[in-house]
Amino acid sequence: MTLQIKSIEQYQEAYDKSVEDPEGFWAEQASTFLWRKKWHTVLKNDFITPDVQWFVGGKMNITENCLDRHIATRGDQDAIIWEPNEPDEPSVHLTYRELLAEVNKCANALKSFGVKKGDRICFYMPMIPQVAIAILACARIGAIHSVVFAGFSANALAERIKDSQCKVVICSDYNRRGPKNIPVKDVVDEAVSMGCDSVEKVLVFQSTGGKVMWEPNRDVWWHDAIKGMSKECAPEIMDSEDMLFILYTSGSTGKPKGVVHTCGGYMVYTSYTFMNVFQYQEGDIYWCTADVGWITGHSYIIYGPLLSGATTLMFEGVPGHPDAGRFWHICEKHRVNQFYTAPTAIRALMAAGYNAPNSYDLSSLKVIGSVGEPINEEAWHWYDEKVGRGNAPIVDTWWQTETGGIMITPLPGITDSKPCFASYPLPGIQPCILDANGIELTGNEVEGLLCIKFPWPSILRTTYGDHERCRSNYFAAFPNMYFTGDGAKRDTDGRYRIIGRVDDVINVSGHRIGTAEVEDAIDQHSGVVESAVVGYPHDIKGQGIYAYVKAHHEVIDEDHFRREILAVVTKEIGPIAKPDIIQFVSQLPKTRSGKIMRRILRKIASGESDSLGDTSTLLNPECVEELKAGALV
Ligand code: 7RM
Repeated sequence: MTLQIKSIEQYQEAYDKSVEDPEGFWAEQASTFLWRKKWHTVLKNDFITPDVQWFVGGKMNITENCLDRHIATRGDQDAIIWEPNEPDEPSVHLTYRELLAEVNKCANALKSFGVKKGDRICFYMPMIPQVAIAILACARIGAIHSVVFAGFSANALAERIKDSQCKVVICSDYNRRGPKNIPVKDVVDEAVSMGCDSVEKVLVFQSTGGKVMWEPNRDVWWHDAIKGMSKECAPEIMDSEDMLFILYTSGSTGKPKGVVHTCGGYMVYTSYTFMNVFQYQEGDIYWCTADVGWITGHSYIIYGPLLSGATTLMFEGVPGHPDAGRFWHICEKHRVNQFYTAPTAIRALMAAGYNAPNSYDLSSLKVIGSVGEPINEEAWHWYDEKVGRGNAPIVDTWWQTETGGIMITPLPGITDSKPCFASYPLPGIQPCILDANGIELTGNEVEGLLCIKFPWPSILRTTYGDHERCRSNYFAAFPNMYFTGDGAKRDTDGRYRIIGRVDDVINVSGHRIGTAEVEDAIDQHSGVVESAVVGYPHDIKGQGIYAYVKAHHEVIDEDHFRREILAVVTKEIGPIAKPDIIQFVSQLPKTRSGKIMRRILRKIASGESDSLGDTSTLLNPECVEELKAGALV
């Protein structure tokens, strides 16, 4: 059985052991899984190159651990409960036995396309059970999944398909999201036509039955592909360090990078964290509202829960459809025990239906979680009182795509929950705070850069096709440390509070967006000379996107130009990257070496024009007055 910590003493004991003897600690966790061959070395620890490997020499298949292993004990228990977009449509229940059969059929269909171990498969899917089935089907046969959030544009999708040379794209015909019905197959067609020569097949699940274009040599309906396929498919036996998936995420520079996770360590860590952070008990119904296009969906809708034999609920729709009570309605309907969502959803629901939770029976909730961005105090208290009703502790979980699983979090009922604090590291995690010179700030009541001192099993292994980028991004800033890109504080009791990104990444509604990406997109408009993008505080989204744009000619119709810029960004990246505010400027503040001085732009966008500090070192200090006068906050 996976270690499930039940008391503060046990937490302390596990934590101490994990620091004194990390290999022993993790070997114990790993031994609860089904391995076809045991590892010969627990950890290869090279944090410089970096070259981190866990459970080296071990052989396994993650789906055997998610599915086959549970059949004897819980074959007839629900593995997935699916709640459709429309509340009056019936929900779908898939038992572990049924899920295994569906995964195997899909795996056999992929094999019939010639998909082999190591091939990359791209996903552009709505939140339907088939996305979980197909992800697990890939893992079953050793193919590497690369899920792209279905809100990204055709350009963004094409970029990701090309970067990892995907052989198959799996999508639906349409994607229902609240009142919208989005033609996603069209987006895939457009993307593939942009030079995605690696794509041999497009597998299309008929989700709505709407009309789609068809490329007979390339496109295959899901229902045709699985017709007659066997319900048996022997799992491909994988090395612990074989790639499991790629997930693209934004950084401070350049194009999104493909974060790589491997089989063994990711398996051990996602299950361990799921069991402890949510204190999952036999028979509980667990619901995470994330989209499977993000890491939270991978680790805490699919892998963590299924590895732990849990019942995981999947919701197709959006929080506000048909009204701001939908989440609470679903919690009541399915008697949800653990509920995991994002601060942006909490704030939006608080604004749209402050008292809406009162109308529902939420007494089943035992733990409520938050992830993706800092949760502000007001939202924390509302969540605690209206949703948790004082009975369900909040777990404010800090982690990243790159960490694979939750790193810093309260343990519900075991360590206390304090508003705005992610609190304490899980056993196995050794965070520290450094100053800008890389000196560790020991003791409590310190603030600085958040780093992790020692590897954990689900740390990213590389960035796909570009190991140097992985090294320079995460391992070069401070020797022998993983640098998170976040700033953090430690309080008098050693609790961590995450402040937010210290690099040029904006966190919009819990989604990471690189300022450089948005600038590149805006600059595609022929009327734009250059642009600078910064984040600013936004009531619902956490951070909004503020763009300063320098145009070639005087802008006569500002609103018209703004609409065109928004259209370009939507085309290049997707609607989630659209600036909330666009300010036209005649010049951007530059240093003498020609760099845009973002510090000034950030201050102005945050309404702090009065505290710009020293601007005399600028090449063009005269621009500051114009920037301030034209500010749109
Ligand atoms: C899981 C996820 C990672 C970035 C991270 C932080 C921010 C995430 C919290 C948080 C404050 C939290 N992966 N972040 N969780 N900030 N409190 N509980 O979100 O790769 O998409 O984003 O999100 O800045 O670096 S992610």
